[in-house]
Amino acid sequence: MIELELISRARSYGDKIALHTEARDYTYAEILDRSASLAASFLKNTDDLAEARIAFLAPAGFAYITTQWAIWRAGGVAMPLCLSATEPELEYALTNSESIQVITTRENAAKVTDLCARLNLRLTLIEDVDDTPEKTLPEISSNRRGMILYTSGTTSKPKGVVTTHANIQAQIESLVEAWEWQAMDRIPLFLPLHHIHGIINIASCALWSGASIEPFPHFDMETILGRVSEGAYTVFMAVPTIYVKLIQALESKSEEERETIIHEFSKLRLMISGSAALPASVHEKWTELTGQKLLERYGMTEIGMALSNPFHGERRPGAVGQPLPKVEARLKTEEGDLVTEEGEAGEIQVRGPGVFHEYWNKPGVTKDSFDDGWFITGDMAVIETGYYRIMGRLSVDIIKSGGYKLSALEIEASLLLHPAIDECAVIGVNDDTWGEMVAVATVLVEGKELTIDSLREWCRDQLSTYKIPKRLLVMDSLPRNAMGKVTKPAIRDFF
Ligand code: MLC
Ligand code: AMP
Repeated sequence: MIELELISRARSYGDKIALHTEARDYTYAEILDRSASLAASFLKNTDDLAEARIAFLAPAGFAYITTQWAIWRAGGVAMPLCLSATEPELEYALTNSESIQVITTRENAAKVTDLCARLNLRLTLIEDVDDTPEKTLPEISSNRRGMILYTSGTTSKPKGVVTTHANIQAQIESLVEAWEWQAMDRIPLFLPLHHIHGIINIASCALWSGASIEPFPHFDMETILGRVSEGAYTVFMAVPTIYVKLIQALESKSEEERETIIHEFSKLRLMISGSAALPASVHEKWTELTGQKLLERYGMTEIGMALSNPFHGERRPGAVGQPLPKVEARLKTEEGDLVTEEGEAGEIQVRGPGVFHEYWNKPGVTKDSFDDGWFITGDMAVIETGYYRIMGRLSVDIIKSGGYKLSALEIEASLLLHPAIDECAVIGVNDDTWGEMVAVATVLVEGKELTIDSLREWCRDQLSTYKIPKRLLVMDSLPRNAMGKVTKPAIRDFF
């Protein structure tokens, strides 16, 4: 029987606790049993989902993990949806991926019921699935497609990044080895589970290793600090925005409370930052407060994690270290030459078994994203005394805010639907907490008025919270280049 290694490893962990929640604990055996029942239900009258896309909308927890594993065990391609997505965003993901079923919890059903009816998609509520007698599940070879994650880029609409089970396994194994994941590890999971950081680096690595996850529906500062001060964790992973917020929260605590929390943070065996640049000042402040040296790493939905500071050895503020196990990286200059010397900047290209299979239904874009087998990341870097340092992205149309990658073009396309907006240009402006914040410069339709508050209110039905502009600049005309094409306004214009 060919079975995914994640599943066969789970069998060996049996009664060990996989998920710890306030209500109750769940063992690996329970996840296996329930995911087998769910798989039987998703299969209905077929023997194999044969790479059909199955979308699911569930918060971090037993329902999410068992659904994800059930889709995999039934031979489907798992497509996690964003819990805060708007209806147009959900509709795009479902139609673009050609999903055939949507799985959700009773609590989230209202978000997708009408949509599924309109798109004629089978909708299953997880709570309605009975525990069924074992059904023979299909054999799953590792070269099958396993997951689609939607990622924003330099195109107006997000692209579906498809990974095979072999890609997923390579991404997990690389991190388990590099960061020395152990069965005794305990980690909180508060990052969204429609992105690779939460799915692979936290959930999948932990469950691969026999470790225990404490899932939360979202990041809540007081809850997390409370659990840290109880010594609940051994490993902690977050985006830079969360470390900035943690520093602010600790500074607002009484000395006694602060000392307790800091003492517990200092005992963790590993704290990691990634998904966006961690300012060296934040890295240093965290060390000063807790004695912990954050381990910063660099990755991308298409490639998994690629570069990392070492688990043992120097964790350098402002740098992302060296290629992880199973990953090859190189830099190429704008002229197309390979960088051979330290100090020379180039675009990062990555190769290895963790690199994705394809952009869904986009063979041309997939082909153009590779240079002789190396994935072209769009990020610039330089190597300094052996460590890569990220210098930024090549495209101004990509914004990183709170660890989310956003497309300026996608946001512009939505904003142009606003009746008062004639033209607009979206840009990421630097922000100490969010890394970048979405800002928009607009030219209004004659006679119309617009405030940031009314724009934000209008955006709520169109865009997820983190994509909604936080700053608005009304201009008589947008800047244009010599060819008459709109260019982005200067960041200083927004302040
Ligand atoms: C929310 N707010 C923002 C914002 N997001 N303001 C500016 N910029 C943003 N991006 C505002 C809201 O409008 C609201 O304001 C207030 O903050 C609280 O909103 P929230 O939604 O409750 O935010 P919060 O829960 O605090 O979210 C912060 C966060 C979240 C950091 C926890 O953004 C997050 O989970 N980010 C992680 C994303 C991630 O996992 N990325 C990995 C992608 S994979 P008001 O005024 O209404 O109260 C990847 C590859 C790799 O990148 O390398 O890992
Ligand atoms: P995503 O497409 O959401 O997977 O985001 C991937 C992008 O996040 C990369 O292309 C980088 O631009 C950015 N990124 C991830 N980790 C880091 C890091 N440590 N430093 C700077 N940028 C990062």
